[in-house]
Amino acid sequence: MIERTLSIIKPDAVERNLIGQIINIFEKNNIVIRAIKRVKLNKKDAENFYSVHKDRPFFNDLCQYMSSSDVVVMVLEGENAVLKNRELMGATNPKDAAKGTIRNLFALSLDKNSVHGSDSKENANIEIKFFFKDLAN
Ligand code: IDP
Ligand code: MG
Repeated sequence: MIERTLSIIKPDAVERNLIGQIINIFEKNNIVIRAIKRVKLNKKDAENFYSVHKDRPFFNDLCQYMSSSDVVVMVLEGENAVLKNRELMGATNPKDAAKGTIRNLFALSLDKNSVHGSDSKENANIEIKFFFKDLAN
């Protein structure tokens, strides 16, 4: 089924000029970049976006980091895009990420792990609406 998901290229990857290389991985895997913008989140934006993690010990550091410099937010579209994006991203901790995944290739650490991706279709809709009002599934 053709579906949409939200991807974010995090500050560590934007700062290292990896936007094109990451998008290339999506496009080579038949994912279409349906919408894209480069934005600087403020701390409140990051806290709202990551509110599901508000009780986790790393919440403050995560929101601080995600609002530290520009990110690139994208709506990805394609066959099973939610799951496919998660596969292309690799595991949260780059030490565990499968070879050839985005996090295996580019991530610096557990927190500076280069990309965010929605983890379910339900959350994809919530996250897409956060940045691109009209594009949810
Ligand atoms: P995900 O990005 O693979 O979906 P989540 O568990 O949703 O992983 O966590 C969101 C983000 O929070 C991760 O991408 C990572 O940057 C950060 N994070 C997750 N677990 C930890 C941790 O134990 N310490 C510090 N940062 C973490
Ligand atoms: Mg997650």
